[in-house]
Amino acid sequence: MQTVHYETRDDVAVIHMNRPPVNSLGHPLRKDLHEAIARALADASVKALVVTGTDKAFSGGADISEFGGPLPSTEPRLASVIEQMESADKPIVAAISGICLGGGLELALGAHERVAHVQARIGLPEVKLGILPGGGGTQRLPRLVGLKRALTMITEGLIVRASTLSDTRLFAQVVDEDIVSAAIQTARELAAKGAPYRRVRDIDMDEPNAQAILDECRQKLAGSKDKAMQLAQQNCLESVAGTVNLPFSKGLEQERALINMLMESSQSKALRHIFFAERAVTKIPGVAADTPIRDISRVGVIGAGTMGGGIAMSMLNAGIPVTLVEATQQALDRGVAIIERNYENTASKGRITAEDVQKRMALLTPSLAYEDLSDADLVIEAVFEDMDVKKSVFGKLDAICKSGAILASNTSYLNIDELAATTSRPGDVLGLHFFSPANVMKLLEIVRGDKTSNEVLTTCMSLARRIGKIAVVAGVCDGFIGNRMVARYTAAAHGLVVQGAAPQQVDQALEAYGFSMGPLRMGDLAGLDIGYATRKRYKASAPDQWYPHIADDLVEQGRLGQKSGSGWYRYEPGNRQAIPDPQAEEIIRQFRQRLGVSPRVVTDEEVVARCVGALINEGARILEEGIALRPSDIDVVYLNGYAFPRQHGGPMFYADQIGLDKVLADLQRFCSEPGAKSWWQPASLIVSLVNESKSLSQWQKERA
Ligand code: T1G
Repeated sequence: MQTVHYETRDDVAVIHMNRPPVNSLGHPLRKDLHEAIARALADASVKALVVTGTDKAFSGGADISEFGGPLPSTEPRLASVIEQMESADKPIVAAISGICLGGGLELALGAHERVAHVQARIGLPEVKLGILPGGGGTQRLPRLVGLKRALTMITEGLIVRASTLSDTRLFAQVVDEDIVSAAIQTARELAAKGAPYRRVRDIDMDEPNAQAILDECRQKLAGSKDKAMQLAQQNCLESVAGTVNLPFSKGLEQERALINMLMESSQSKALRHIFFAERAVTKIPGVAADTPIRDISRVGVIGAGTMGGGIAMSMLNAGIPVTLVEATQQALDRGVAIIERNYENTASKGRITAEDVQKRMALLTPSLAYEDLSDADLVIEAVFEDMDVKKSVFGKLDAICKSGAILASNTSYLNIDELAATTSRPGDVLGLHFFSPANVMKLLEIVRGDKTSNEVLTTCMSLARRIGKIAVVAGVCDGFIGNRMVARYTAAAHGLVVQGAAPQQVDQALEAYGFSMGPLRMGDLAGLDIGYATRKRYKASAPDQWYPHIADDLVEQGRLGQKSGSGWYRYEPGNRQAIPDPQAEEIIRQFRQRLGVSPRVVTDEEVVARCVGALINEGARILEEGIALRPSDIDVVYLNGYAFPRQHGGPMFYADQIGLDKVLADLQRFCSEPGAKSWWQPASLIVSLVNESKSLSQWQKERA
């Protein structure tokens, strides 16, 4: 398929890039573009050239799917096309609308001038993929927008509106009209002036405070907490520094060497995996991409507590009217007041305006009557986590809601099929499992019941995108994907304490691995009574699988975590700092004694191997059972709902990186220990993949 359309308008050749969906500069487009430019340069009747994309996309950059090692070397490379433009003996103007990112912007920097639409989105976001602009962007952009601004844009991967750059030399014009016509005008003006045409590379860097600017940026990056991007950020800085320390050609050479090094880094491989994983989740096998989507113009939320209020805010933030229903006026007033206070806090930080607050509150209709939900297109219940309570809610909704309304539960573990069976419309029932705070957390587990229709599924996937969530489809089981995995992760952490590790050793080892907070500190923060109640529920439903938990002893001695001033650690009043506590150590010692466990030395490596290994093993079981569609979906859940360190790409990607054979060896060792819990048994998927010398990503590709 031709990826370039060539036309001439009198004496100007206009070359339109057209490689859906974002004009990514893969080899086909680079080749066609190179040929089209050569054709225009060879045509004596052509006095100037304009290169443009579509309204939506000038170009989304290099084709990330081509990455696997060093930058693609199949000629024409991007650098070759840029040099072809830069050295042309006829003026070339880039006409930019829509997105102009990464290699797309670098292509435009090879032109002699650029014209952009005010709404065009401009940036060099390569750092977010763990690399750096490798098409000359670190050398050319500073020459047009200045060192400090370029450093910020490149090291933070900022994407900004073209209008915010109209005070720089990046664009000859920033227009709110037909950019091709404006570009043709600019091209003709350049042609009239005659050769030679200014090349960006020839612009001198006039930066008297360059070293101070570089040092300030270096210090800022040194304090960065984003371990996933830190290596790339530091190298972005060094590459940009080449604009003041090196001749242009040497700066380009350094840039190329640095990007090729970064391409091989584990951080970049992880971030590129995440990029595609977070897009793959929208593809549901067996559900046609053109499945109809129902209109969601009004949403009902039942329950104005923490979850219900957050869910309502998610909808209001997207401009979707919400009817919020509670059982009592007091609960309703409290819920509405909390929503309004949250918005006012956000406005006080300047993130939204007072007008935004008013608009969003105007979309909120408080109510005490289910009857007010009769016109809702979707109703989400966030009532008490009890099956009988929820069944009663669904029964009422089924009687009141209009035909075609979708009925969803925010339950974090209850059986959606059971709830669906209480209605006359099981096809319209599913789970929408938001994560607290629901108006902040990006993850949404869409729990698909046996009878959930494809239309309802795609409607909710579309709604998720509309409210800025990353939705992952999960099957029905206790804990769906994330909570089922975190239960194993937490149990592994507790098990390590029983075997001899101090709470702070477990937390510190996992924080060194990259978690922002270890599982025991996290437990103290969330409240140990939550896990306690869950285990009590399990004990009632499956007494044979119950076993004594060390955390239960803490709770039964009133140590609920931060909320009670002590848990695994102790806390000074008003201070969240976790302080190792001899009283907790005594409780742990007595627990070990009661179980007849002699404490042993535990290494930090074992802490990581057990806790992350437990995640990988449970994730493999979730795949075997079809609860998750792909290993990369599990990564998306755990990255966006449980703060798995992005530099490791997710538990399943990490398993492939260290090798499933190592994961299996660890699991076999853990499950062979005396008294080992049954869930340490290696998942059969891991065993079979190791036997076949396959990775999880290969398994995923085979099933795509
Ligand atoms: N390469 C390949 N595919 C891409 C792509 C890219 N650069 N950008 C998007 N896609 C695919 C994406 O996978 C999805 O595919 C579809 O397009 C729609 O994307 C030398 C080395 C451009 C802002 O980092 O930020 O240039 O799932 O769902 O929300 O210096 O995509 O439909 O099959 O995200 O409208 C630098 C990455 C590359 C930009 C559009 N560029 N992309 O967002 O749609 S490295 C980037 C984005 C580089 C040079 C270096 C966003 C977007 P599918 P989408 P969207």
